[in-house]
Amino acid sequence: MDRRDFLRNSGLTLTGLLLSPWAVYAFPSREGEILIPFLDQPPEPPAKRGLLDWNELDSFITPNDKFFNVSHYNKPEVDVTTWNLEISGLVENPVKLSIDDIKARPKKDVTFTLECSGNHGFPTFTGAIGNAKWGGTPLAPILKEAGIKEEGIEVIFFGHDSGEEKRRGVTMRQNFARSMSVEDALQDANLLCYEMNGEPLPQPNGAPLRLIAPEWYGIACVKWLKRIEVRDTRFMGRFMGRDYVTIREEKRPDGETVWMETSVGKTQIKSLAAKVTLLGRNYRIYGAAWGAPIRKVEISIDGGPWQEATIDTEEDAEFAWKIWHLNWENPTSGEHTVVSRAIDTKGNIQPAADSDFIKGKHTYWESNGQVVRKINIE
Ligand SMILES: Nc1nc2c(c(=O)[nH]1)N[C@H]1C(S)=C(S)[C@@H](COP(=O)(O)O)O[C@H]1N2
Ligand SMILES: [Mo]
Repeated sequence: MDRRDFLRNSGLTLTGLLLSPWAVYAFPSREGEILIPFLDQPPEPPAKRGLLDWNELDSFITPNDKFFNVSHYNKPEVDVTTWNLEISGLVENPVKLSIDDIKARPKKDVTFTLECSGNHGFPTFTGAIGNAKWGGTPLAPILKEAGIKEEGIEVIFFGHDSGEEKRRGVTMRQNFARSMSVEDALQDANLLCYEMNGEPLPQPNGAPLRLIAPEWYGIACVKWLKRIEVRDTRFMGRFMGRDYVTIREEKRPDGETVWMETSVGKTQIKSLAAKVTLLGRNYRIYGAAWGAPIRKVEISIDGGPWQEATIDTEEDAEFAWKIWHLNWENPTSGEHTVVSRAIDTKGNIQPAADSDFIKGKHTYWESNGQVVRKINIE
């Protein structure tokens, strides 16, 4: 038995072991099982578009070379020897930090599932999600040392990438930028990140430094950081106030309909049935759940009663997806539907696709509804 066989037989993943000698990430694969793909596959192979192929989900950690990328402008090559991070605006002590300054600060890792808020489901744009162990230094102490002035209410994160924008007859070149309130920016979990799965942060993922904001959709995790600026007004740039804006039709208890436009923000509870496999005569459904602290995951087959799935990741990774599975006993031959729903520690349930919450949402961002998948069993 070589090392690979041993790992397979023991149910451990090679990636997990190689990436983190101190922790073993189990994935509940069964040696020799074969994939029965869902019928609702994306029209183009996801890997071709750099997206996660749910059919291939077999590790808790998404390897760097399989991690999706979203970049709205260019993908700048930043010269790290001259690069620095500017902290400016309404702060007592503006600073410029080199990469060495940042690496000299206390190091922290966070395993966080980063999902693009545009990841809206089968069969269209799916797989804009990955789970990595991000390494860096906490943001809050740096902001506190800079000393946010009392009138500062907004923290803007600027990237090195830029593009031409046209608004109200004005043509301008803008850098990618996203903001947070001072309170949100000071959350303990936020990292200035220079490492991904134990390797230097890859260039497409924002080298030399990006923001990792666990609890937020991918859009908040600004790559190729250039400047962090504190201001006394709300920021309304393209990616805060135009793109990545959710339009929702909300019904008030008194019957009035209110159309809300909100900037994409924190992650929302979500799960997906990723794949079905067969070993001998035993079918198993695998999937993931994320976006909130997950308490349990339930599966309904052909619209039947909700059955609780087994959650397989054991380590205490607050911001990481949970991998789950359910053995599917004796499915009849023919077409079936499989749908999962996640329930968080406060009892909130992932909304159904036909709920008012999802039906009232007229834009594709923040699509956290239940995804009904179709499968044919021979
Ligand atoms: N500077 C910069 N940061 C960015 C973006 C960008 O275009 N420019 N895209 C955002 C979006 S929409 C997402 S989903 C994530 C994707 O991160 P990844 O490319 O590492 O997967 O980065 C975010 N940070
Ligand atoms: Mo995104």
